[in-house]
Amino acid sequence: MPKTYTVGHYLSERLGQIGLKDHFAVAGDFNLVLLDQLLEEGSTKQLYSCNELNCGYTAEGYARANGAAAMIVTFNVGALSAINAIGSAYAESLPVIFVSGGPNTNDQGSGHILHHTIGNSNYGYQAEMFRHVTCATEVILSAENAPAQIDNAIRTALRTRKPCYIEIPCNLAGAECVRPGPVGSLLAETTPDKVSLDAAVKAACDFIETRKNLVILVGSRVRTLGSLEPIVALADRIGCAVTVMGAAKSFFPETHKAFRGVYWGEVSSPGAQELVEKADGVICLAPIFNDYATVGWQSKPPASQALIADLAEVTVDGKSYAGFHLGAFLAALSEKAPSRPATVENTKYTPVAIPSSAPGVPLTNDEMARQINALVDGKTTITAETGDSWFNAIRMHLPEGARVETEMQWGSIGWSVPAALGNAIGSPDRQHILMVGDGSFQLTAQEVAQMIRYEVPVIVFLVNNRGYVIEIKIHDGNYNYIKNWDYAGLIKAFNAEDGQGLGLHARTGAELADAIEKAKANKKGPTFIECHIATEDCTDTLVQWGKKVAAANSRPPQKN
Ligand code: TPU
Repeated sequence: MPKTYTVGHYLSERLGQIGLKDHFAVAGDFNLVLLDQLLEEGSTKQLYSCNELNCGYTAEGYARANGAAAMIVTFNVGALSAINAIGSAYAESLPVIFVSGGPNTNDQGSGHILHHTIGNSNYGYQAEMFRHVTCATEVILSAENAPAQIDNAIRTALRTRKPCYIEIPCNLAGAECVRPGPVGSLLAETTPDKVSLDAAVKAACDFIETRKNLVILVGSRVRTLGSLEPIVALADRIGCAVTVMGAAKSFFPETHKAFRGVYWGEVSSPGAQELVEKADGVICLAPIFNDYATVGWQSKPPASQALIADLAEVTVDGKSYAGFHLGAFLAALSEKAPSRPATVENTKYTPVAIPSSAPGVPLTNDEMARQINALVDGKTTITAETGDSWFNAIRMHLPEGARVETEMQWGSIGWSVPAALGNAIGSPDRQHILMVGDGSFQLTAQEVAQMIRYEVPVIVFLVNNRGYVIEIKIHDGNYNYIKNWDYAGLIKAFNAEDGQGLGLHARTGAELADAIEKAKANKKGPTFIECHIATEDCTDTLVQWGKKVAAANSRPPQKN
């Protein structure tokens, strides 16, 4: 414990107090003293990324496993590279505490032109840009105010489940300030507005009482609850069928008797589309109905039939109620929902087996997905990148406890490599599988080197299908075909003299099976399996979905 406390120590102790074990960083001269302070105070371990975009995605992935994350980068050249990842954390509702070094306070308002800036002396534009993708933006300009500003940013991030922004001038990181007090108020939820909560629960009970065919539709933002128990409790209380949205794969136990698969319009699990679209009451838990999720605006439950329980608002029968969190609403509704005859027995879930192929023939997409699925146990997290990896992950059968992470709202390719790393660092007791296409991989490939550096045993399935197949299925053109790499061969370069990553090629089912066996035995670093798949070989669901999304994209402008 340091003898005197500084702004950097204050931040450091707070990060430990909110339950972080690590923070992620890229060094630069505006944050070096801050990094020293974090190391000195030592509540969290300092881990490094190859660049700031990757650093942001790593933090985003860590927050998925751990509830929150922190990252430290330098001014402008670092922060502006990271803004895409902070957009992701905002879109996906993940509290990433984003910290940027800032100019020396003596340079603020002095007219000086600093390096790493756009060449004028107004240094406020970075915070201004981040204001749009964070829930609280704190630019610290004195050590006295730093504790309140740091606390405000962290508290708001944890409560709203959104990223926050803290800028610490390079000459204040080591300036003396008070030591943090107890963490209580930072972690506490806001007290629910009881009147509004009661009214919402009453309206929801009326909705449940008056509908004959109810179904629960689980959306991706339920991740913020930190547990599936409140959803299971509600399903058990109401006794109705449960479907999950594509982005919410694994957010309801697939072994539960009420589970009826993925609802994704035309590309739903068998029976799930009929179940949701014929229901007269759909209880939607924290859904995001964007163009992709609605298969090009084809499949959003009509407002008259939907109860939408969002993170901070419940809408039912044309009225909205706010002032409480989803967790409080679910807890109250699970207690008070009227008892009604269980309808869950009226329908069945028939999982579709993933087809196999003979071991010696060229590897197919189906055979790859089948073998990956066989590897999944109750302690597995699959990180699935934008592309056919989404559709492959979605058709897998998950034992209880298995988890799938996607980034379907933000959908920034390259996300998954650093996000899988962050998730694996945040939950080291789990088996981590990454499914990523070659096109996406080319954006953030070098972060595999950090998996090697930190000996993180992620099993990476790189799909080498020679292009942007998801885009080919939406709208084809020359721009969808990429330079081929020897992806597995990169591991030798990343290993250099001391790394223990394993790079393997799989051209047949037998080679893939053999590579998976080697991956299971390799605990000292990632195993990278390059799966060679023909460009035209993808899931049927991607083809079907791609056509609908293309149609939605090409709607002509409406004439007045
Ligand atoms: O399975 P597959 O072949 O579709 O995956 P792959 O090879 O990773 O291709 C992904 C292609 C793709 C692009 C180029 N998906 N979305 N995009 C558009 C895009 C461009 N830049 C960013 C940062 N994010 C995007 N989603």
